[in-house]
Amino acid sequence: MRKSFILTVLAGAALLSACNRPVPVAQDGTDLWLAASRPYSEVLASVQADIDPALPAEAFHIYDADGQRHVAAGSEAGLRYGVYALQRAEALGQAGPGMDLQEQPFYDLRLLNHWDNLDDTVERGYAGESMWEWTSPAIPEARIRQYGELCASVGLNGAVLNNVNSNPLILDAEHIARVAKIADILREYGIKTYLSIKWTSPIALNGLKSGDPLDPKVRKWWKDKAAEIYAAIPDFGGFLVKANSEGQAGPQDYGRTHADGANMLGEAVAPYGGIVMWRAFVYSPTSPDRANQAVEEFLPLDGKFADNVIVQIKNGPVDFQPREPFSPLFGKLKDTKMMMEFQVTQEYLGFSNHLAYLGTMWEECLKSDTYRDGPGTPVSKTINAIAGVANTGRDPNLCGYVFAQANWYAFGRLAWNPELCAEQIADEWIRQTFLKPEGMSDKAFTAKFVEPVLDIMMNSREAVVNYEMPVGLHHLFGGTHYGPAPWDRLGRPDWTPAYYHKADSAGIGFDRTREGSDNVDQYNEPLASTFNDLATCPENLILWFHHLPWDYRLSSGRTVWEEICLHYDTGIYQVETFRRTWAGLKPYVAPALWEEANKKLEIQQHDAEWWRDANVGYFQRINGLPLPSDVRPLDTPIDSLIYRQVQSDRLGMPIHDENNRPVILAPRFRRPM
Ligand code: GCV
Repeated sequence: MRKSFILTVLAGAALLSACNRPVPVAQDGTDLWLAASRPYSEVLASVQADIDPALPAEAFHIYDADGQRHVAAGSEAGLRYGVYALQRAEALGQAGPGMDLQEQPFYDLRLLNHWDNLDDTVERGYAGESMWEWTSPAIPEARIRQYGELCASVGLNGAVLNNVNSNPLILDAEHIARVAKIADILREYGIKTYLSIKWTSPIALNGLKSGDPLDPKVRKWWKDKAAEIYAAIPDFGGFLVKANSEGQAGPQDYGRTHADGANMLGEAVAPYGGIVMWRAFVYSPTSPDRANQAVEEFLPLDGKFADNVIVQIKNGPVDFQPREPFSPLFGKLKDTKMMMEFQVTQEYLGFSNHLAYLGTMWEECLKSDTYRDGPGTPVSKTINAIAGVANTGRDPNLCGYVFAQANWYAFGRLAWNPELCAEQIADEWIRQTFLKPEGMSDKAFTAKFVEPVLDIMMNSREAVVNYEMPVGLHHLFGGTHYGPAPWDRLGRPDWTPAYYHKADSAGIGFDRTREGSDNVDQYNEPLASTFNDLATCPENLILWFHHLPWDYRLSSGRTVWEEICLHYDTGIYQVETFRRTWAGLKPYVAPALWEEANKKLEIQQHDAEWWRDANVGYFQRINGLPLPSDVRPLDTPIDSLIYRQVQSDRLGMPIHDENNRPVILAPRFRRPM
């Protein structure tokens, strides 16, 4: 009797706990961060929506009055942003009675730049082929609508459809007609369409003899082309230009300046209200320091650009590295409109294989003080507009990895308000993307799922810095920009890691002090002296600005060599921790999403080990020093890694074997170290 009573109680308890066990909601990541929201049309139908001309055009005000929820806005665009803000607030549980939220965007121009080619490949794209499907007869309307909605939901209002390494054919009649169809769809979501142009288009398309921006025939060609585009797309946004950079032609080929070129295009689109975004990503192979060149070329042109020209500048002075200081141009140009260029696609942070939340990186940059107008002049306030190189493609989830979607979301949110903090944005994203399991309270979901995921995301970028290139090291990549190649020193010097790390038996690092390339003096004081002085230079940038002996002691008391080894080891440890955390989250996540991240985190760990083995092993060959006793031994001897690269597929994605380890190819020929 007693025994059967105990059994009954135990069975009851088991049943109860089974009932209380959270049941993950099936989802596959194709709804991105709109997964947890009511449809836009439903939210719109539930409010009293009014245009209030007293409000700025893109501003909105959500409030409750007369027993009704209102959304007032300065224009249709503002109304759309207001309804999306309400949709987000609902999903986040912040839309209770008495809600009162007024916002307007910080920048007027908030764009994505797509590096999509007309053959449907995507430069540095890791989510499949071009989402615009240039080579198909039909326009992929459903995908474009989904994209439009996602962009509008975070306040983005412009898209440059094609690669800055542009194909002149984008401006032929056939492509203009196709772009017009895409623009017609995007317009419904408040997104203006822009195009990247090739400087030599008049030559390629119509056989002009020159591309000289002061040549009347060239000027007329661009004016006529602008008229043709605006006839098809009346609200066309304008042009994005990569000129005199990485083999692309430009006005300098005709003895003219960037300002001459940009202003000529500016004049062509000005009658229609168009703009020109002129990139400052320029560097020649002969200069002693690539990091100096944008300031050298653009500072003398300050104040010479037309009103509708804006100079688009990458966040760092080299090229989207896992950590760079901000580009000194942001603190130097005073009479030129500037636009930030962030890279949402993870060209240097593990493609769509690594979990690397970039909100923290962008926050670091936007909040950096340039001292341009005295203390308290952060980058966010010296720029007038913002662009991000998109990470979208034809993959069903649009980004190639659920965690890569977070970077698109974060970019949009920071473009709307650069004063938001990365942690809040990540928290919002998690709650909107991952559906709360049935039978789980908000409180339990926050504690058991949201907080651990937030912890992974907030540490993820620093983990990449640690296992790829810590303490200010940079550009240690092989040609694919995925894996390590510190040994590479053949070819154009500023495309090789050896140019950047300058490691020899005595030390490592790029001397950008006053004794070296004097890059430090491109920053305003007190930053210039802070970076120049070893005692004050931030240690996470120390080898960016200083060449140091291997045995130089950092603030930890460890030598440079010991710190390098420790950081690589820590990076791996961090990814191991992410994996453990994610393993414990299985009960709360839809199997498809859990499996995806589980596999990718394993890849990330193996890649991190490869990075550590290649770099530490290579530097050890150079300095002959033993590993510090408190780091783990290397897994793979350097002899099996040196001169080798990962195998890539047709679209440039690295190949991993059945154990999720990178497939490293044997060298085709032997090269000198
Ligand atoms: C679009 C880096 C990338 C190139 C890119 C270039 C740019 O060099 O590796 O793929 O080209 O930047 O931003 O123009």
